[in-house]
Amino acid sequence: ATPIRLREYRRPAWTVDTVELDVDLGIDTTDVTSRLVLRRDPAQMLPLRLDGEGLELLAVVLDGRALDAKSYRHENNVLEVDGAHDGSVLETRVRIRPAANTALEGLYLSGSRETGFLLTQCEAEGFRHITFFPDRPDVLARYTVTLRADRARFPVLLAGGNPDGAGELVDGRHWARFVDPHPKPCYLFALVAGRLESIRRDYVTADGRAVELVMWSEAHVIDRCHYALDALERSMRWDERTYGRNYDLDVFHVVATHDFNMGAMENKGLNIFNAKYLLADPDSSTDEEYRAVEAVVAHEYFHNWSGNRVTCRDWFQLSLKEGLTVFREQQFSAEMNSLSLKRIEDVSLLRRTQFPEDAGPLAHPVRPAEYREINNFYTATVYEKGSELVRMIAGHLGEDGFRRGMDLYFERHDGRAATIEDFLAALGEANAIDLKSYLAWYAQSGTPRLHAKGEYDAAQREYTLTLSQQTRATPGQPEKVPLPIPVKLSLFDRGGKVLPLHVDGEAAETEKVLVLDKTSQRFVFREVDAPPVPSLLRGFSAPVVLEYDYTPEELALLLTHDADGFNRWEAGQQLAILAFDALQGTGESAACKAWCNALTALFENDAIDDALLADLLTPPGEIEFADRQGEVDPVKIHAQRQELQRRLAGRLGAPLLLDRYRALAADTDQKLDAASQAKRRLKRRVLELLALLEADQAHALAARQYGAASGMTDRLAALGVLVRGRASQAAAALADFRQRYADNPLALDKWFSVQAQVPGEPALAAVMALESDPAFTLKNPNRTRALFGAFASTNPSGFHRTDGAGYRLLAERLGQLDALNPQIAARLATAFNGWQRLEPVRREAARLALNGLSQREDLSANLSEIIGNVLQ
Ligand code: BAL
Ligand code: ZN
Repeated sequence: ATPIRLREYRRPAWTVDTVELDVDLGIDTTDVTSRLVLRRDPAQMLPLRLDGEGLELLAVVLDGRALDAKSYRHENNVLEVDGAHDGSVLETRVRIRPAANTALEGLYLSGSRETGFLLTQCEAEGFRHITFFPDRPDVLARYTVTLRADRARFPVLLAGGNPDGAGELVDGRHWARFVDPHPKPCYLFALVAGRLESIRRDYVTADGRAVELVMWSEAHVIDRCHYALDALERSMRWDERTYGRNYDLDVFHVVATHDFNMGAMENKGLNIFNAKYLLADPDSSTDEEYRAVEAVVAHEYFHNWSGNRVTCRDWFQLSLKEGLTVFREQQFSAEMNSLSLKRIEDVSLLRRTQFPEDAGPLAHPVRPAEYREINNFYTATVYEKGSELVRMIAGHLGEDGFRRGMDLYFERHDGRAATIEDFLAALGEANAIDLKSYLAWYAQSGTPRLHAKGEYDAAQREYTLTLSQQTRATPGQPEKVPLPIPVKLSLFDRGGKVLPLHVDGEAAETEKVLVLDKTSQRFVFREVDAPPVPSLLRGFSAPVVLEYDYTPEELALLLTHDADGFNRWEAGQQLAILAFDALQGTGESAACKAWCNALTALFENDAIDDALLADLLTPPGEIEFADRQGEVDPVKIHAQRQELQRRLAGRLGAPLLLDRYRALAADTDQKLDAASQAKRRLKRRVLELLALLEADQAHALAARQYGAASGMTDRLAALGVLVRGRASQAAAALADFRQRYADNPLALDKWFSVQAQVPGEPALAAVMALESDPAFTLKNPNRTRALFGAFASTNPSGFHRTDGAGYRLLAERLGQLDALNPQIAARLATAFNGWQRLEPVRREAARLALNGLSQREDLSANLSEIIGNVLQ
């Protein structure tokens, strides 16, 4: 396929004022009648062309006249109709086949033919699988949707918008109508039909609208929707309070499904969620999953303004809604939970997923310049890096300034499709600041390296910080420009006291933001009595890799004294990296000693929060270590990281770890408050460290914890320690888990994942055995991700075998999966990203597997784009 390019954007030649859809629902066949009132752009006299894929065309009627086949052409997924003019009404009738739809885009069946329900997924280009339409986000229309179906089989009928009547039909059938007063792009269309249960809550918005909030799921799990309903209410209040945004329909429906390609979808008035991000109860969900439910519920709700009321002009602007909405969710979650912990979690995610993307063959700008298959661009770069860009801009404008800018953005573009330029213009104009320089961040791929160097002049009592930046070439972008990089910093004296910052004529503060917007710049601080220790990039003020030649003592000082919780953790991470690198040498390095000593002191200090301590005790992950190396040997990295942790555990010592574990284990309640969650997090970390030191003892404790656990957090933590440690007790615990959760797909997914994550050699055999479990199916995205995603993307030492068997297995399954669900196959294939940086034996094995896959003739556009890019 030829690429679609941003610079070739043209306004739509035809738009649609109103859409009337009449959907006659059935599992095998569904008939869709659409009535479009058309608008023609007088500046472009182009024929009427509508997108449509996999549609059986039954009739075309233009302005009341049935057209014969000479008046329209239906080829290559386009319907071209002759004779339409401005104001014409086009009716089409098509037949589609939900039960045969395994790609899960458009209308499909979730669950079995007997008990499952029908639902839709239209973002990005699913609507063209339902009816003929100009399927692009800059065509906004008002929708009236009438659903008809057998009442016994489909008692619940839902579509986006406000309910507008329902009634009986002959032969046990019924109908329901929904009218959405807000113009929307077709990717926000949704319908759901089937046997579903609900819980409801009345809500009144800050501006006085009565709204009914409704959560829907299959009946036997409806009790697991209460947490999400609470989270929804918190999100709505937060958006009113923080951004002055009110909800704008009379109903807000949310539906859970186990068959979903994405995490969730923000369809107007009818959000559809992957059950993984909606259902929660202590017996089947971990604390982390509770936080994920809250975050995703908030994210989808926030889209109602950042995405739905103001949408994207084209898919290149995807980050306009996604980066912004991730940022809004991050602000919300930080406020609901903990600022530092949320920042640590988000930056860890960025480093684990986005940095490797930016460093490899799949690197692309936050606003890509071209794509072949838009579904491949729902990436960590568009989402997570996109959010970091909004964060930098918000930081630049300050809290009030950002709010002023957002108010203008929403007001100016309400009901319209906007661009990233529009966003920057609104934020800038509301504050009389030109933000155009940030556009380069949206256009340039690759993670900038920020190099910092400090020089102290004792005679002048001056400290000079030289900052410089460099971004390596990425595919298609050999040359890079300097970007505006906000560097938040403080200076500490050698006793760990924060210093006032004296910069030319400015009032002394203890924290400051320097903006580096050239290749290199110098910043001078005066009245500095001794060489300071800089705390740089506080709160991770820009998505860059910081290079500063810290000594272990300086990092230990920041780890102990920095008041910025994020930078304190970051100092520990950097110190762990120094200690990791020094493991190559003989004896214990100064870095390892400093890391272990500082953490032991913090461990013994009661004042530190349990959850932060758990994070401090965790070195960077294997993927982050690999990201820093030229020739990657994942097995060696795994062994070295284990050794690093063993040294830490050894310094802490078994008695201290045991005492702490016992103290934490004494508290067995499953409360969800921050302190209880923090205890469980630390308990898990302490047990993991103990397992590296005294395996038998730790496994006995883990087996006991598994048996006694009253919630999933403790149960899964114990199971993980047993399985990863290949403990003799693992088999019994796994058998118990399998049986206990036989009817709970989300819990069972964890059973698959934990085994696929066993490090090293045994992982492959485990994965192959799990494939023959009767509960395994490639047809379910969550199950596929639970097994193959966990293996290929989160278990480097298991997946990257020197014999290449991991690569061959994945390549083979990708071929099979691609025939069922191209979106999921393409996503899973990104596990091969970075193969060129593997050491030569693995690299060759990966190349062979990828080449074999690329030569298959039947690959989807989705998978072939990823494989082609990865191989380039
Ligand atoms: N819009 C796709 C799912 C999400 O990011 O909310
Ligand atoms: Zn989103």
